[in-house]
Amino acid sequence: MSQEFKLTTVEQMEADQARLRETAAQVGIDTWQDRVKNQTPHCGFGEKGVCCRICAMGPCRITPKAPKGICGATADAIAGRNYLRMAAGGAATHSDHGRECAWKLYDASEDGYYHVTDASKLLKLAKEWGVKTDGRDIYDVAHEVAELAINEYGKPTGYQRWTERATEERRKTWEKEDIMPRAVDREVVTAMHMTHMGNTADAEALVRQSLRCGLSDGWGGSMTGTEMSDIMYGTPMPHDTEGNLGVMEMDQVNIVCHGHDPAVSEMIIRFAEDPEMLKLAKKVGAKGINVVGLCCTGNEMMMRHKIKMAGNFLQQEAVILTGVCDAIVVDVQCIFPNIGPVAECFHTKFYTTSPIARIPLSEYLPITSQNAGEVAKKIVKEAIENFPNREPGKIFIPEHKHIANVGYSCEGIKSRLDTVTNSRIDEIDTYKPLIECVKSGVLRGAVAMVGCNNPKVRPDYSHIEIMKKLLANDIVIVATGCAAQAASKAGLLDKRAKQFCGEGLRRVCTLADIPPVLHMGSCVDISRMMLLVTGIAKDWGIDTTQLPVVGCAPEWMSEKAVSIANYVVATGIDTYLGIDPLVGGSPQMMQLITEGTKKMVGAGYIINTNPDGLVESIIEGIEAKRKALGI
Ligand code: XCC
Ligand code: SF4
Repeated sequence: MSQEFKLTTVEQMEADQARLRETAAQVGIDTWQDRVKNQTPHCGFGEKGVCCRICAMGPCRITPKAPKGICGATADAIAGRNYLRMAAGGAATHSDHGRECAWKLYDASEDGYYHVTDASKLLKLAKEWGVKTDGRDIYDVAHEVAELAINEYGKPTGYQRWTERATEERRKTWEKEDIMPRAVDREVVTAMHMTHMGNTADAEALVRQSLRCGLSDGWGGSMTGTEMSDIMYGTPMPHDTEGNLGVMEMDQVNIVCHGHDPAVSEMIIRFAEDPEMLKLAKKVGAKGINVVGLCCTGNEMMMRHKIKMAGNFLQQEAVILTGVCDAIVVDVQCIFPNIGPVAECFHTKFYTTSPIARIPLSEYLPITSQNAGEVAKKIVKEAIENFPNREPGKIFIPEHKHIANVGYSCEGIKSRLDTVTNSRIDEIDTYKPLIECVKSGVLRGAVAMVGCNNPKVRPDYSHIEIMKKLLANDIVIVATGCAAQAASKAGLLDKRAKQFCGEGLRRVCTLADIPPVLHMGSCVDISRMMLLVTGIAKDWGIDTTQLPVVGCAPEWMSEKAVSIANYVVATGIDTYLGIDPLVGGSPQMMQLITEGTKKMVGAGYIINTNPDGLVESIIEGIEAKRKALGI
């Protein structure tokens, strides 16, 4: 069987997209590919980060003839402020998602819509935070933990309590560099204040606040999002599902969930399983109800359930262009406003559910802890009733899809590692088997592949080609976000993909029964990666900066990615970027983010917009870390 196994190529994926664009042309609607053409070339000032529109004396743009804005701000100040504002935007976004999750846990009850599913994770966290658990109702514990998590966002003094999980070395570094994160809201407000007209013009101070703001996300808001979601919806464990546009079903009601916060999709999943709904689906001539995911909501769904993933970021229009999307339900983040106009050309119903993401041409049904079930039921029902309205002349479902073995939370990874320990002589529940493989050189190291798709490079190509090259070099991959979905679409989350690995990694995959790319979840779940590297460093007895582990975001696009990159670097992990961070107009900023942060936190960015060059430098970086360790 393994001989027949073939990856789906980027060319094949592009051919699918091209065929779907024919439908777009037929119905007279534009897609992102058309808009990229209209927007190219991009504004050179914006690209270099030297356009300032922070006050109304401007906008000011830096050129050789005009090296200062009206207030005197230089390219370094302007690019630095723009960069910090991106980091703050990202930290705010992830963290507010996390806060919403905490509120759902605060509202959770036995007979409500949101429940405690992973009680042992809740109890562990309660113990960690000194919350009494003995003899208490699990929901009382949940509410107290949730309240503590919510209060972290605005506490007037002290640091993020999640940072206590970091290594001692990291905490000391953060304190020494004065970047230990305080409350999330405080760090975001400080960033906005610092970048207001007439405040910080010193690029180094702006970079420091970017690190701090990022840390309040990765070791604050995002970690809250991950932990609260695990407690409510279950901690992901390894299992099989499927990914890519081929998961859309001709003879079933297709409901697509898109966005990031699983609070909505969890309800849709639940009500799509309701016998009453299944009966209704049969009545309209459908064989069943197929709930599928897009972007990080898709990741959340596939990590915890057998739910299939329809696509990543740049497939959100394509999903509707298949002509079989009976409803698309969005929560927050990464949602193209063009979903409205595209859905209008089809029978597709488009629902927005959050006051944070209000989009024209959608039906707005705000979801709260109190009404979530009713709203989800209404959406599922309307999607079913919409099934007969499909227009046969507009239907094309690409055939490509792959099995995806997903669910690699830290707990999921440890559960696989436990299977290769000798239970009589080895400890279980540690990363030690993995560390042994890295020490012996069977594995050279690990890369965290994260981030979005970006048409500035060939979408998915960078992800997939870089991953293939790393695997061939015995470097194991952990992935989240749209990077993980790219792997899923290509077939790299299928266990049979081990055939594309070097001999060492292939052996590890066989022994531990894992795919070579481990799907760790959504973008907020990069907090899992922070705990993973922290756990490995602690079990190994070295600093995170010494690990042969790096981060890579070859196709990033969002402000959230800037926040992530900042906390990954601050955690001591070099980060390889395939897209320019929009500060090229300031040599000082370029120096600070590549070399400057190395002096502060022991890691920095390596930027290369050519994927072949990027992967070469990753391999060199990992080998250099090994050499320094003497392994
Ligand atoms: Fe994908 Fe998270 Fe990026 Fe959005 S931001 S494009 S990874 S869905 Ni995280
Ligand atoms: Fe121009 Fe300074 Fe105002 Fe920016 S803050 S727009 S550089 S005057």
